[in-house]
Amino acid sequence: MTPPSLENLTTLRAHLDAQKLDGPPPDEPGRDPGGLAAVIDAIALAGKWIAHKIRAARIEDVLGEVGDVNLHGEHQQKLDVLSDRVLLECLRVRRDVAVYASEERDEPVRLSEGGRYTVAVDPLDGSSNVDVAVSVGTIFSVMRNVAPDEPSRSLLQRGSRQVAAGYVLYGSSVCMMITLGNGVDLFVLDPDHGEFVLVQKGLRIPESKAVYSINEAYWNEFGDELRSYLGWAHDNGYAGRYIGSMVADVHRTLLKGGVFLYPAMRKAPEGKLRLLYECNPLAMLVEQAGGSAATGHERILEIEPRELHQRVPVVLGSPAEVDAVLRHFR
Ligand code: AHM
Ligand code: MG
Repeated sequence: MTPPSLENLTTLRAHLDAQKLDGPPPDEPGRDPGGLAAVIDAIALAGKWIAHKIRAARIEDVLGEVGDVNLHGEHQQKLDVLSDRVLLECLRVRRDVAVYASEERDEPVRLSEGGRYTVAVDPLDGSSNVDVAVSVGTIFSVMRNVAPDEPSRSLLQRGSRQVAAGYVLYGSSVCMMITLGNGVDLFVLDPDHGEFVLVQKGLRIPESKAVYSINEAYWNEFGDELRSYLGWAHDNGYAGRYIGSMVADVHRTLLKGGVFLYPAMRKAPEGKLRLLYECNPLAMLVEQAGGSAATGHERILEIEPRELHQRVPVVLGSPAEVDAVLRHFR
């Protein structure tokens, strides 16, 4: 990759404008111009705000639990709640967002009447890692609102219908990985100027890399197929890497290659990760970068969602590495 020259830096907004997505010219002076670019711009703005809060985590005493338990039975961290709220407020003022769904909310929130898009987010993936200063992120998925009378139904389209997907990763730098369905682009937040700038266009995942990323401590819960794959990987010199924030594990996998797995288990036959908020958007990114994403039996992006908070097993990453896993499932 050739690094961009300083004269050549492209901001996220300029990049989105250059794609001439679908925003109509503003017909009401003073109102948000609408369109997909404005939706992504709102998520980027929320990402900057969340990044700032995470940087100040201890200082602002935002760590620790609010005391609420979300519908998955997990304790919400304060930063989960804050991230969800800031995303909602940033998206609420964009005229084209019909409905907002979040891993942290039982029900979607209806926003602009007639909005052309729906947005589903995991506001702060891996949030239990915040209090040990490990990378976390915001994952998002954008669909066309195909059911204007009942926009919540539009959220339940299969992942192959996403018009945009991505994440903001709050790591040692703040990165934004985006796909609009024509490849994957990587932006990094320039802390001096508060702008996301394009650092890699058309990012491709390595074809193969002998690295697997799984919580192997669940071995006793794994099925025979997965144990067989792991045995094969042990015999073939694989390395293990597992951060415990899916968004960070997938970011490393996109850049360096390998395979990420959160499988079906005896105690959790659907796995843990959510189709709409985590697996669909990350699967779209990985496929758009030339990788693969499956449950073990089918392509993630082909699953017809039954419900908002559905979980699915996931295997994603370099195409040769996903194939190596799936060979043991056949
Ligand atoms: P979260 O959305 O509540 O943060 O949970 C999802 C996270 C993923 O980021 C990560 O891959 C996984 O949980 C780790 O789970 P485990 O501790 O079971 O390995
Ligand atoms: Mg998550």
